[in-house]
Amino acid sequence: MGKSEQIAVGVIGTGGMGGMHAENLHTRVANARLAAVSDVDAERAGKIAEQYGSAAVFTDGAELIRDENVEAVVVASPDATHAPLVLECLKAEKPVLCEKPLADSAEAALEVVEAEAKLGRKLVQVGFMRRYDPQHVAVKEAVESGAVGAPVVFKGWHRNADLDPGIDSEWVVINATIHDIDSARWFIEEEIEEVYVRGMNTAPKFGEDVWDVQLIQFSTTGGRMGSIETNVVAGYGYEVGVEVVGESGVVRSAPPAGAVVRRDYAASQRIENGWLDRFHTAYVIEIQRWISSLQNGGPTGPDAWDGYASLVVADACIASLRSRSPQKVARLDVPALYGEGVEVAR
Ligand code: ISE
Repeated sequence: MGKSEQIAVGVIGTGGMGGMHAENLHTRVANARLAAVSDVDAERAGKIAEQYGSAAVFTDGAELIRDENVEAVVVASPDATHAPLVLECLKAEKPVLCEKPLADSAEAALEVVEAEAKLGRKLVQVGFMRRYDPQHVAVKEAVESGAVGAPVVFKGWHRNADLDPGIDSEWVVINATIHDIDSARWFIEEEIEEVYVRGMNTAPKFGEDVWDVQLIQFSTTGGRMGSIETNVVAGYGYEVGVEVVGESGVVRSAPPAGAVVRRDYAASQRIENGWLDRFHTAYVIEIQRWISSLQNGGPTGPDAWDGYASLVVADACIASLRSRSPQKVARLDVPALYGEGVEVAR
């Protein structure tokens, strides 16, 4: 793809995430245009197409991928459709930015990794947008500067204000905690080796055996430790943060920039209501960098291996929450295409 041309992007799925990506492509991203959208709900797709340019409308994602006018694809449809659509992109040899999780199981993600490794070049990027979030990047840079020595403990917290009923404990791991698993791998730069998940039900609306609050303790291949708290009904707002305890200090993410209001003998700061709000900047940077990378040889962000490795850890978490015991994470052989697996610099 030449450097000055506008890359024609097709977006599959026009719900909250797909709509946001379509809007960013149309209004905020240089050197790209929204060429096509697809959704099983043709009316919804039509509205997004009309709102953000004059994109072609499809109801079948695979057809959009095969369309000769589409050069690159964003997959933002339901989780179970991710892997099959990414495999179609590999077949058509088109770059794809796939929302997390890469698949709805590690087994399905492995098929993607194997297909890409067979092709011999990277075409897949996974939407772990926190790696582009200024607050997360600042922590990463501080850790990498060596300011606090080597990382010893990782702590992550991930709280949704509320979610609708219809989820189960496994979904919390695969759809929500998957982000924190990726963060842990990215910050510690080691693979997670063992996990132990504890949980509680605090909201009967999900069903009494559903753990809406989960606490994961883990250790890594180099003997480092960590914890991840995921709470899908925190009530007070949407909050994600990380802390890396190093050998000689601690780095903690700052709250996103916002004014501190002092009144009535109290100081307060707004808290975001959801991920589209909290990670607005990260999503714009993510897709802009993705487009630029396509003009310069290929994607450089979190890859199919990161998508797969995070799901292997998620599998161990699910085994742990079911067995209520610590579980080892399967050891993996990294195909040569993915270097050492856990990427050091992006
Ligand atoms: C949602 O699907 C996301 O991807 C958000 O980033 C995450 O914070 C939320 O918990 C998930 O449900």
